[in-house]
Amino acid sequence: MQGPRRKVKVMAMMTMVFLFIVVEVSRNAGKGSSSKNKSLVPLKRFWAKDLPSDAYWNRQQQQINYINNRNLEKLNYTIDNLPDWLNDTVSLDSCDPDYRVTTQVKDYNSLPDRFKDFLLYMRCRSYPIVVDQPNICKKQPFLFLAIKSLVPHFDRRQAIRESWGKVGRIANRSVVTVFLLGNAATEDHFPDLSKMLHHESSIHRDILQWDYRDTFFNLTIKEVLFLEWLSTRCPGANFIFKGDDDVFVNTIHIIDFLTNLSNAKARELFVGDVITNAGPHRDKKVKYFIPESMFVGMYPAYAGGGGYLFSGQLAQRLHNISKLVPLYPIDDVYTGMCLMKMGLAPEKHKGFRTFDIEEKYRDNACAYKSLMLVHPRSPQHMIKIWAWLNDPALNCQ
Ligand SMILES: *[C@@H]1O[C@H](CO)[C@@H](O)[C@H](O)[C@H]1NC(C)=O
Ligand SMILES: *[C@@H]1O[C@H](CO)[C@@H](O)[C@H](O)[C@H]1NC(C)=O
Ligand SMILES: *[C@@H]1O[C@H](CO)[C@@H](O)[C@H](O)[C@H]1NC(C)=O
Ligand SMILES: *[C@@H]1O[C@H](CO)[C@@H](O)[C@H](O)[C@H]1NC(C)=O
Ligand SMILES: *[C@@H]1O[C@H](CO)[C@@H](O)[C@H](O)[C@H]1NC(C)=O
Ligand SMILES: *[C@@H]1O[C@H](CO)[C@@H](O)[C@H](O)[C@H]1NC(C)=O
Ligand SMILES: CC(=O)N[C@H]1CO[C@H](CO)[C@@H](O)[C@@H]1O
Repeated sequence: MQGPRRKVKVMAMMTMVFLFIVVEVSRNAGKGSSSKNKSLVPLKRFWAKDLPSDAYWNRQQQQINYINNRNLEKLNYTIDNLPDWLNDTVSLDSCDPDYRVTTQVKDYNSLPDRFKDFLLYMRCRSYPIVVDQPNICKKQPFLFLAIKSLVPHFDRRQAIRESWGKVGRIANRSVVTVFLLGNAATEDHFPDLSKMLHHESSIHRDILQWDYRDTFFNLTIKEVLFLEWLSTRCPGANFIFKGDDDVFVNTIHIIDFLTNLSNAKARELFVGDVITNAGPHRDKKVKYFIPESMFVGMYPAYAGGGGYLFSGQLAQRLHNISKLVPLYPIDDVYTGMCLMKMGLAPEKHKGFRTFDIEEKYRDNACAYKSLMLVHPRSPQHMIKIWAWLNDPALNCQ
């Protein structure tokens, strides 16, 4: 019985020694120091796993990941000897048109103009602010409403001011509202509305406007510019609602919901009408079409851009992480990508009805009482529903 037992003992020791070596080796490799044991990094496998993607957005994300994770050293690159596909990243925030995309995106020349425009300026995230409200958050608001609008939508903005976006106190909580605008460029055949906008802004002081073309694919610009603005002008807001100007928001119910939250829950709050298991549309006729040369893969869970609600603390983190996620032409998907990069996912709340409620309930005041958001609603409807909800005689038992 001695023999076999000793054999087992020896084998056990050999296994331990082997494990020790493996652990030591991987520890050394993990240190990633530039001069030692470079050959221990499995370059081949690393490359095979992470070959640069053919899709432009995916490749941009890979580049940012490499640079950010300081994996350059492991790959035996320094900033001076980068291969072409990594070197692109060196000028991450550049606002000159990036003509390299014309060759780097396989089918660039056959893409619709909106893709060409997007790709040329995909690296640009800083546009000048032309109308600002630097003091709007002097007293930190409980709820900050940021509404994506377009210059010509005067009536929608006014209806929101007179209803659910009323500034001041709602349900005994302070509310501040702003409208997010780009420009209405003559190149996009807008009439010149600048004087009217100026007038509106001087009366209400709730317009934020940046100088970029306000197109569907530039809504992501609106998102990153807003997060940047918020982090400097309104870092103390407790909660932020961001949504479209054609939704009805039950601000009273939202405040009730927010007041009920535990502190832990409030800190990481991100709720809306969450869409999961979606991916890019490949049908050219759809508004949301994305070519394969641009993006491959599934979308992360994301909250529909009609409107979602999140905490001020999360807004700061989103602002930080957004710098590490290349712009994507669909703004709500982009925000989902940023959340995923932080290891978070938006939470679905059934009160966010971006696909509306059943038609038979649309004129029923009580149907709105426990909803957070309904889409779409006209300016007249917003005012009507708001009056219903604020009627002391409303009885929904
Ligand atoms: C790392 O790069 C240097 C200079 O480019 C080269 O001399 C060296 O052999 C490389 N080392 C490895 C392990 O590939
Ligand atoms: C990287 O890009 C910069 C500017 O785009 C260029 O000057 C430089 O030569 C490139 N480096 C390499 C190694 O290609
Ligand atoms: C309103 O809120 C303030 C503090 O935010 C509180 O002191 C006050 O009691 C509240 N009033 C009512 C009627 O709840
Ligand atoms: C976004 O705005 C910039 C700046 O106005 C413009 O150059 C670009 O063409 C716009 N992109 C799209 C897709 O409209
Ligand atoms: C908030 O809490 C109160 C009391 O527990 C409850 O009656 C109400 O339904 C809650 N409101 C929301 C929006 O969750
Ligand atoms: C965001 O980044 C800035 C600068 O790097 C840092 O000071 C701040 O703490 C970060 N905020 C959050 C919420 O991570
Ligand atoms: C293979 C190799 O180069 N191994 C070296 C790894 O680094 C340690 C010290 O950090 C050396 O002792 C090894 O010889």
